[in-house]
Amino acid sequence: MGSIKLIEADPYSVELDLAGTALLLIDMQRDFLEPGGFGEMLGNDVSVLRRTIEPCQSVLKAARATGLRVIHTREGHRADLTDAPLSKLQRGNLETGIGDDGPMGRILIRGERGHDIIPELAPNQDEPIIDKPGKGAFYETDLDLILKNGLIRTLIVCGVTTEVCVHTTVREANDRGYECVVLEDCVGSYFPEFQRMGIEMIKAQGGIFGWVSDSKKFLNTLGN
Ligand code: TIU
Repeated sequence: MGSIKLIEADPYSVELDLAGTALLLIDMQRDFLEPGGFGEMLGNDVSVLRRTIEPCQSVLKAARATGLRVIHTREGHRADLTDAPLSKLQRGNLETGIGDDGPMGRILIRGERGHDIIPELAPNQDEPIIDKPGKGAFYETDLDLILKNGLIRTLIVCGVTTEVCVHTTVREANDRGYECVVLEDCVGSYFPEFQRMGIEMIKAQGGIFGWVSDSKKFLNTLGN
């Protein structure tokens, strides 16, 4: 730690000061990646996101071995739904929506089985979990405080879904002065065209929101 490493990325390679870099794993929850959760209730085939699990596992393992700060997020709500805006609760006219009973417990509710992070990427005890009510990881959370206190300036971003919670978070991070490197094979969308365009949008215009790299390049950078 304390060393500066170069990661190959688009639109150009970027220096990572490892002491000021964190791995951010966004919403790798059963509710999005397993059947019977929020993702499926929205009408999606959740199996398409599962290709992200293996590269995320490799990246998480390497980050832990290097001593990088690791932060997990989960999208979800209080059991009484007082932190969920009516607009979100009503969106989609879903038969089984947020707060309703599903096969993995109440949909997108904290403490339910579906809300938890998939076992393949289970957080360690010393890794903060940010419970967020919105799509962005900064909105009404203490993520910014945790990053500032940890002197973190650069985020290696993984998670789901690319065009929703990943994009919202990367855009929020960018406006707050954090540098984001999104690992393409570690982020996923239910829609192939949104995955492609979501990635394009981040790295266009000289890297308007950040950089795009992948798990192999990240592992090379850490010397794994
Ligand atoms: N629906 C969808 O693509 N995503 C979400 O609702 N939340 C996250 O991206 N985590």
